[in-house]
Amino acid sequence: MTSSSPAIDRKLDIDAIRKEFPVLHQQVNGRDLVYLDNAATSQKPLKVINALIDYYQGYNANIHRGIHTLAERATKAYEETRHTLKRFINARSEQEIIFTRGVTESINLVASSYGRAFIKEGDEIIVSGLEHHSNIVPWQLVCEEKKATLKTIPVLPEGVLDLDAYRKLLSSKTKIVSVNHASNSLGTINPVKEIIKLAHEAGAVVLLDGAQSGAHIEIDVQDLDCDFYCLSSHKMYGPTGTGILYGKKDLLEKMPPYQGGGEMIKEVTFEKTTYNDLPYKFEAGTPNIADVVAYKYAVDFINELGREAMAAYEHELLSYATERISKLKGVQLIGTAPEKVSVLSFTVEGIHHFDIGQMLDARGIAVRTGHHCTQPLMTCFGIEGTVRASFAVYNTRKEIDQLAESLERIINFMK
Ligand code: C6P
Repeated sequence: MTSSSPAIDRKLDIDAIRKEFPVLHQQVNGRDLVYLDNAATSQKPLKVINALIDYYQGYNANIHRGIHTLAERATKAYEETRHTLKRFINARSEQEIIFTRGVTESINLVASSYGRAFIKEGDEIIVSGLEHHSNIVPWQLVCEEKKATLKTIPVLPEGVLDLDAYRKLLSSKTKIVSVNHASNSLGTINPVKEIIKLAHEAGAVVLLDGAQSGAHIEIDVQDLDCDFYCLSSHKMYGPTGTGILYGKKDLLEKMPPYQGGGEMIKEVTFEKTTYNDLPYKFEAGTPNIADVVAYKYAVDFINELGREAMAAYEHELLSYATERISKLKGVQLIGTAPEKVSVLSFTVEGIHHFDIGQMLDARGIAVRTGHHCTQPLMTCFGIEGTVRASFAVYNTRKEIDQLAESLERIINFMK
């Protein structure tokens, strides 16, 4: 294989894209930075950084409260992001888009509000063996409180879900199925349409954790027919500290508020409080205005490049990295599903993943090592953790060559 890919370079100008990301152009430990930790958080393009600066320099004000000009500008910008996200995932209305701190808070919101209102003793909640702790622990808390049971869809050796076992787990007791659209540790893209259809036949609602899909997979919540969908801005080239919960309007209407405070009320008396309309019923207090405003520019960035073109390019990077790294001595790939987002996880026989991570960092290469907040999944593979390289649209084949060459040196040095 060569280090360039004319077919893809024609569609996306990677050099031009890289210029949009100032953080990439620096040296780390004396080498050009190779940032391959995009599943943890992606870097931010100038238009996102500038949106933050513009907000604080030009129109910082609280939203939905003031009638002065700055407050109106800030409110308009905040609501524009909601509109952009509504279109991005094809929700029916802006009322179905709730701003949260990100996927973790979105799942906790549903677990606390929907879980407290609708889960009873003896009910069952299904998650999968591929889940991040954020999609396990909130459900454990509900199950503990309500004396419900948490069931798990097993994972097959290549890192895909056992759908036959899933079918057997479903019953009239199942009330919620909560799975990720794509796995952060292995990259597996789950057959979510099938999972949703089967859950609905059993009468359960479905939440999809979209932390790893927002920047990589087309999302159409109406076509998927999911009941809830969660996104984190910071994994989609946007700022940290914000994200969304999408929920079907009829479900959100039925759910009690998650937090009490300003903004989520219609009228407060000491006798009784009435709640605001959607989506504000779930947005108590002053939100993270600046980061929500800048989130729109991250979605614009993705839309301008096109998710299909981005996914095709990242897929080519993944195939190239898989081919190069799987050939190295002692490397075992963890997660070889046929459908993957651009995540490559592996172990190296006889060398601890932390040591590999540190030695790569000494060469300017950033990867993540450890259990990736998926301890049950690591236990299922009989390992403590992996080395994970995850690719974004600004990564290049040259960077994968650098990763593969550095890994080879490390392996030869350590053996
Ligand atoms: N995964 C990773 O390195 P937050 O932190 O709320 O934005 O997202 C949590 C989360 C939930 N589900 C999945 C599938 C995720 O990947 C993540 C975050 C990062 O893999 C940080 S642990």
